[in-house]
Amino acid sequence: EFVINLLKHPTFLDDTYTTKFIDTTQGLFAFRKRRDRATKLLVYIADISVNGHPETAGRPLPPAEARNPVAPAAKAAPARGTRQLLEEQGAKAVADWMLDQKRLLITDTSMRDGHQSLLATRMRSIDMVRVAPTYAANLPELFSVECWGGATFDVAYRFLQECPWQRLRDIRTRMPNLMTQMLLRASNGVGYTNYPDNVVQAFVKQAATTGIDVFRVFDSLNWVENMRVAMDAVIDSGKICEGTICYTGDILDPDRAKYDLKYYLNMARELRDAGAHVLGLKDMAGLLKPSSAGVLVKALKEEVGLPVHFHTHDTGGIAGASILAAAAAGVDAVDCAMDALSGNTSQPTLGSIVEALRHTERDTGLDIAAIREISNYWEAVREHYAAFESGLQAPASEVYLHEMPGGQFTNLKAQARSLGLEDRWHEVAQAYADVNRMFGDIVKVTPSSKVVGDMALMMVAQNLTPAQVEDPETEVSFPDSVIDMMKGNLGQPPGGWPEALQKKVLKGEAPMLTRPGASMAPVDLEAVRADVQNQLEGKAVDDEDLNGYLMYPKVFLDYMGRHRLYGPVRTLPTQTFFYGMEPGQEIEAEIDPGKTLEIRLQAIGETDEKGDVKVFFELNGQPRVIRVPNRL
Ligand code: BTN
Ligand code: 3PY
Ligand code: ZN
Repeated sequence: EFVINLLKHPTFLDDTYTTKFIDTTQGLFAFRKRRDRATKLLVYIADISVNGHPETAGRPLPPAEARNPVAPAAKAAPARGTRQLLEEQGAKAVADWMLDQKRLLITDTSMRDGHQSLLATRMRSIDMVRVAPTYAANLPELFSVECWGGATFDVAYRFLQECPWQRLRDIRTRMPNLMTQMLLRASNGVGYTNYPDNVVQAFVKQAATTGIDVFRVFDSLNWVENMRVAMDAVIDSGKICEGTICYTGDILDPDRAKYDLKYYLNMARELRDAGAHVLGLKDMAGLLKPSSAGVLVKALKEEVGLPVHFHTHDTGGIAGASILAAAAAGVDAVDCAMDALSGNTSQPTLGSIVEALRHTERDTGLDIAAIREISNYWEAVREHYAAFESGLQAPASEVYLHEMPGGQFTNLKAQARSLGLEDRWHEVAQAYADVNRMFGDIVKVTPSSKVVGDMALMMVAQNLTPAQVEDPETEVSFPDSVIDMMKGNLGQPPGGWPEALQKKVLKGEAPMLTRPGASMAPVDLEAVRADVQNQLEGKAVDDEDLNGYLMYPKVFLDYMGRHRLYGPVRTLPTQTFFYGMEPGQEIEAEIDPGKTLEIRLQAIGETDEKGDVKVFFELNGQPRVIRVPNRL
């Protein structure tokens, strides 16, 4: 009788069951759902307080004096911004407006590329959502805020136990006057592989619905043919399509003739003809030198007539100069990161670009005091992510050797560390350059950059020379990602793959030369939804969840499984999420608008004979005891 009642209990039916449910729930039959989410959070906090968070174990701790980040006050109600222009007049009108501006338009990348490139993409939504109203109120002249896409999508589900769609919705509603911007890997969506066309289309549609205004669309081999499905989907959604060139090589170097000025102008024309509203110039590694930037921007502007939006990284230390050169050559918009999240592998320093252009023709019109305040906020936020700092001490001209994207650099370094190759980092950098040459000198950006990185790590780990890799007689077991790319599954690079190497990798199998999506059957979206619903024991799967699953099936299901146990952990302060609580500490968590839990950790008990620990809390003044296993 008890078991039957238990299984019929709403907690089981509405998918809010926790393993500690029976242990921790007083008055089982008077159970309410609201209380259950609180219990889940207590289970999470208890577990992390006892066992630590797996991601921060052994990593540097935040400084003892780390401040609780407080968002600067809004100075006024949000003034009209680019978002109103888009909503009222459409994407083409925004592009025309950009061309009419004398000032240099600025995109703030702090909430996407800034932390992707400096903090392994680990910034949590709460730290972004809190400051979004300040952006809206105090910096209404921003062109856009890049806050979504790239690696943030899967990291949210995978490592932060957060729904990326909810992040977007929360930022969107708090910045009603500013355009949100995302990075989209064209047919690779926000993943590492080519998706069927209808999956890409569904994803773009959902991103537009949930709140993206500007889509920066690129292809990891600069193959425009493979960008059309995504670009068309953006254009159909009524949002801004920033068709994007990925920059590599050096247009002024006669030895890198493959990527010369003509190559980029040709690609720019293709993107214009494909319907781009804005031309993106994405220098993901920070290779576009100041002198080349001036030449390229001027030529692109003259050739295609679209507004040009320049993105770069400061890995080599002179990207600020490239931005100023691009500004002098007439670039319409540039990307910067707020000071505290800028420099090195991230974007150039927003406040310093604003200062550099003040009292010139390209004066940005942004309020430098507001920038300083917001940067101070990010400074306080960043302290809590000490575990994810790369330890990179200085910019380095070595970037012109390896050409690694800023978003990959620290990641690859961490991968090298985990393989015991950290002290051979400069060999990895050299191998990365060697692999690029062997692959025929390709654009290296997600996902092609990951393939080059996989191959480089393998060569260093196995002490393989380029000569051995290229020698048809030497047996090499290539990484799966290399085989996949040489098969044509990421599309075609300019001029195709080097034939001899491709033959060796594919062992005679014929490569595909056509667009991968053209030969992929459409996914039956409703059948997938029904299947996922089934796997989640009847839980309703909405369009956002469905699109999350389509990008990352296993990552999404794992996320849902943990969500069932731990509840809305996104509402916990970052310090609590990564380190748990200390006895005597008190925190708040707003689990619904206006519904705030006050959580005080009273004491942590001894480990009992079963290996469990009792953690004593006060939840909104009421005592609660949670038992968790001691796994240390
Ligand atoms: C992960 O993906 O492993 C990190 C997310 C949280 C893991 C939870 S935290 C409480 C419990 N303790 C662990 O070691 N893992 C889970
Ligand atoms: C991404 O695709 O995540 C990138 O940042 C590429 O530069
Ligand atoms: Zn970037």
